Amino acid sequence: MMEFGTEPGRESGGKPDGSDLNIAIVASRFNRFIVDQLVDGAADALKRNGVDEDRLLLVWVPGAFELPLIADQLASSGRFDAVIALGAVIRGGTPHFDYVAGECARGLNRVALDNGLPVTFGVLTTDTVEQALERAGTGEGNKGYDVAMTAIEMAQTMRAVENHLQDSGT
Ligand code: INI
Repeated sequence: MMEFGTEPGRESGGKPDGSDLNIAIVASRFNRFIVDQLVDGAADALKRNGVDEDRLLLVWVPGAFELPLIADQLASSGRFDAVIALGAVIRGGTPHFDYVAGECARGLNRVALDNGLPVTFGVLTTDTVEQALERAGTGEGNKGYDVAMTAIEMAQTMRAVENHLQDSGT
């Protein structure tokens, strides 16, 4: 039985490998002091796993609500193997929290399915600034870092499955 995705990067020799991936990050400026840390975390994960600076694009949008539109533009361009969306929606200061967070999540998932491309959800949705900061720390306590790792894994898995389907003619 063929099996894919049992552990990150297994199909390409056992570890995540971003060395031949083109990756786009779309990040929202709202609560920028937090989102900057998510961007740093994502960039750190990509760099540690071989993604070349020249293959990385970062686009800023005003708020999380705007993430899906640019994510779709990037995903449909055919130039990227994955799109990473980063933002911070905080309930404390957001009467329309549910709309912004909900539409953002729904929109990003639609972009992934419509384009057949990994779009990872690095948008913090928390009650307080403190909770958001806890998830935007250094290393693996950073949601940006985590979703960048997911982007690499999903891009590799999609490639592996695609190659398998082509080779096996199924
Ligand atoms: N956008 C965010 O990214 N985070 C928030 O917490 C937030 N709040 O608090 O409202 C927020 N609002 C802006 C929204 O994303 C859009 O930019 C705006 O509604 C214009 O479309």
